[in-house]
Amino acid sequence: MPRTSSRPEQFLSILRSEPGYISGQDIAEKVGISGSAVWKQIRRLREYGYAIESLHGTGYRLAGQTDLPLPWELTRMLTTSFVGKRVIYREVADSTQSLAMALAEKDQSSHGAVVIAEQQESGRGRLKRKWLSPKGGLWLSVVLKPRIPVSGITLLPFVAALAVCAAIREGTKLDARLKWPNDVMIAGKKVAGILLNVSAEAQQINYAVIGIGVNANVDSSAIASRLGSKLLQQITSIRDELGRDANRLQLATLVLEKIESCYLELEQKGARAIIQAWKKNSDMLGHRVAVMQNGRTIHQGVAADVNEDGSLLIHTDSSGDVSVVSGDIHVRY
Ligand code: BT5
Repeated sequence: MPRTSSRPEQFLSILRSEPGYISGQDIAEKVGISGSAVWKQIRRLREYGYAIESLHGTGYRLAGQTDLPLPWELTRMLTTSFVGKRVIYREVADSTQSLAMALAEKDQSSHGAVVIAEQQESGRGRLKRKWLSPKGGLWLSVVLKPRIPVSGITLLPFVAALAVCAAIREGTKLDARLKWPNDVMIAGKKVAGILLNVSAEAQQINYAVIGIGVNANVDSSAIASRLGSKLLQQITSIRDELGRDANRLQLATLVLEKIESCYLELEQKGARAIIQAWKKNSDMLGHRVAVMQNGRTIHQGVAADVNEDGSLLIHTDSSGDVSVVSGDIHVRY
């Protein structure tokens, strides 16, 4: 008896192997499903954004790709050795970060696993802040079981921010830049943020989960107005900058490939290489900054350098040189 459903990847590979039209009956036989299951699968794939043409009496033809970061598409596109070998995809999640942390806790072999959601209902920022995550963004978390010393943990967000910045630059040609500690900016406005959660003991990192939120095809003014109008000038999205939608599948592929290459660079070459690359992609050094903690300005001065542990060296106006380990920065360009 034919099955009533099939995996999309098998179905798609049959459509892809046929340059012209292929009849519903041929598909049904190849996949081992019923005729009505073929029709259901075609409908489902169209909902996922694939353009599938149908010609009465002839069959179906794959005429266009989806641009959703679907797990089977990511697996097909990625040239990585461990990042994204396993992808968990949700239409809606509370937070990809909590799903990825639960996976890292229970599964020893989750190094490189990726959790991705179209929409998050309780997206998280740093310091228990909220991260608004409507449909159209790129919201994902990567599990790592790093083989680096515990002291290197502070560099993981730099690895991620660098990867996202490079992916946006390559994928969209927009002039993405890094802002300490790990924001990705376009034209001085935040387009992406990074969150790190770590489980570690004195000598060993059990796991790290890197959360990445990219305002890809979202309306940044709608996000800003939900957060408070003073953020209107501080937030942007790739769509708002490009004036059209970005291909999120291509962007997600680039982000994951660059996470892997930057992470391997950290493992093999150490902190200096990552910080050097980070500094090359940042335009904030040499500018006046205010350092904020808990909503208060704690230092003002010139951002002079980023140290190898990721802290920011500031020539302050009143307390000499200070290295800041955490906080938020306002930059005056
Ligand atoms: C961050 O925090 O920038 C880290 C964001 C990480 C989000 C990803 S999405 C996938 C994964 N799963 C999660 O649950 N989280 C991660 P922070 O620097 O603390 O910035 C948070 C602040 O940015 C908030 O207090 C808001 O003011 C603002 N904000 C909230 N949503 C935003 C958005 N979509 N775009 C820009 N700014 C936003």
